[in-house]
Amino acid sequence: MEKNKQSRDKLFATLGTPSDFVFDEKVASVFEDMINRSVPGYGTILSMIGVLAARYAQAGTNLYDLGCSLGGASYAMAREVSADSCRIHAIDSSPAMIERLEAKLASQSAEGIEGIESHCEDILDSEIANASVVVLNFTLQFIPQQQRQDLLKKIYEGLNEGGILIVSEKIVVPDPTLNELLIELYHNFKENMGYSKLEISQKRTALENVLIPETLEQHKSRLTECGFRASEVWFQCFNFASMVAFK
Ligand code: GEK
Repeated sequence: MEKNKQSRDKLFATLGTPSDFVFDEKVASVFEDMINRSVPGYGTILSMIGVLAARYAQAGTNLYDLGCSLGGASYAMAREVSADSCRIHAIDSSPAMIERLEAKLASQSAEGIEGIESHCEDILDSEIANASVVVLNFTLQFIPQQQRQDLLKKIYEGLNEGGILIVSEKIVVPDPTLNELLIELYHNFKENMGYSKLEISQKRTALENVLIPETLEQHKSRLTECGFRASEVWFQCFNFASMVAFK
């Protein structure tokens, strides 16, 4: 299997009974195409993670990309951060994702991307220490709700003073009419990106028990409870948002 090859996402193109979504080899092999066509603003969010990381990275600290998939946010940070002696830890529990990330890192080390270390582990077990930037780019939504608080608390404790956490999520909004509107606009976006109505509806079913979105209010109050002194949304398109929280 060619680990550097990415294909077009047709995983839900034929009618079937979708089972719960998992981050296996099939998903890893189409991931870049899938996320670019499924998350409005994904490219912008990655670029801005690089910009934020460049601003807040402290010399001699750790930068974490939790639920890194193929390392999009790690690469953005590696390209932009100029603080001395930072280590970027790209962590994911999917062996298929980490194998592909490692193949990519091996083939690109010659192009000057250095300082990214990959780890195949559950982020609930990861040690976060001496951190200046932590990224949860569309990962928290896959963590069981009752474990989100402990994870954010651990991140807060592992961050140095002046450090930041970036959290990007699919969200719900409290008003049902507005929520429906955002979902409709999002489905229009996916159709414009080349997904059929069948693909959109089968993927939605597959994610139903796996991706649990929350409101911005829930996110912000949890961040406050965990100790973050302030948090704000810096990007939103339809029902996708990214927040930054400050220690
Ligand atoms: C990006 N951040 O391209 N421990 C470790 N990894 C996990 C866990 C866990 N408990 N749960 C889920 N994951 C990336 C995109 S994708 C988002 C993140 C999406 C991993 C999972 O294996 C997958 O790779 C990632 O979180 C979510 O910027 O596909 O919508």
